[in-house]
Amino acid sequence: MSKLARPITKDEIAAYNLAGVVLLRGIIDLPTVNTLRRCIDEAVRTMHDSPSGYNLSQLTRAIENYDKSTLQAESEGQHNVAAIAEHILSTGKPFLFDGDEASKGSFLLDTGIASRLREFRRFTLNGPGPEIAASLLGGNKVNFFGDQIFVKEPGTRERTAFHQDATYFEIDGDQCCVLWIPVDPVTMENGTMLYVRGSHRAGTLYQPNVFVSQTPLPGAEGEPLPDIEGHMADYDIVHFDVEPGDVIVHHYRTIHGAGGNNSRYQVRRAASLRYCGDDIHFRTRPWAPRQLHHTQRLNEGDPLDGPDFPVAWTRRHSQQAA
Ligand SMILES: O=C(O)CCC(=O)C(=O)O
Repeated sequence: MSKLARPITKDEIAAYNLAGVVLLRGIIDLPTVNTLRRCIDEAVRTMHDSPSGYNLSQLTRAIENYDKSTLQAESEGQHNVAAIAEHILSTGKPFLFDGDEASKGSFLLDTGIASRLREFRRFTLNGPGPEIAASLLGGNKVNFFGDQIFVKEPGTRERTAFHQDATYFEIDGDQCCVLWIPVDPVTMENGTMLYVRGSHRAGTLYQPNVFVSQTPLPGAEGEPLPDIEGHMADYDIVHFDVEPGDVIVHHYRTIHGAGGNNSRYQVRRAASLRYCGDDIHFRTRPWAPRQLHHTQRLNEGDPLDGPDFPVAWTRRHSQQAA
């Protein structure tokens, strides 16, 4: 039985392939969105237990103030924050802010929540995500690849720098999509996502950056990403006002970013779930953020499989269930 509130249309599949991004309006029913909202809130509540959880606003302030003790204390987990801070300062590239010094909101980010919260894991594997991915990717199976949450509280000045997910991920191939699932109404004011239409098609791989500045991650390979923030009018940028129940899906090579949250009251919470199809295989990228929750390491060229990348959908099972 389908887990979607409505079927995905042929036009939506064509839009995903052509533009590298598609908005699926009203694709998830509201009880399911409520489940995800509870999961995100639980993830935030327990973020202090997560070695991959960061308050990026606190970190940008610590870098601005050269607060070495905070930077050192935050360097125990997924990222060597102190080294990244030195790297950002050495490039001289500014942080990307909407809003001023007085902004008190925080940009919270965590990775691998499915590995630490059972309800969240259930959502990623048994919720609507695998079926959405299967419809857009085609193919015979879908593996769950990973998750993050992104929360921008009201009055969060940090933008999300334009970036391309592909080079943060240790995979190669074409069939990887990212589901950005908001659990709040999101508009330009509180930081809706911005996508460079068609940017997945050339196949260019760009250097990943530190997320709140255009500074590339230390040691990152790839083409330098142009200064999109500084020349927005030169790019074919699309954005959508979204409501709970909507899902935006982008190809993992599609360049995207977001503004800060300039709203006084409206938080902006979203989960980002990643799924892969048949043609994806493992590819080492030494600069990629460490996935501390992974239990084993694949070899170069291996198909995506094993306990860290569970199969979440197969055509055979979906046909048997129909
Ligand atoms: O929510 C954000 O600000 C960033 C989301 C993102 O980059 C992603 O889902 O890949």
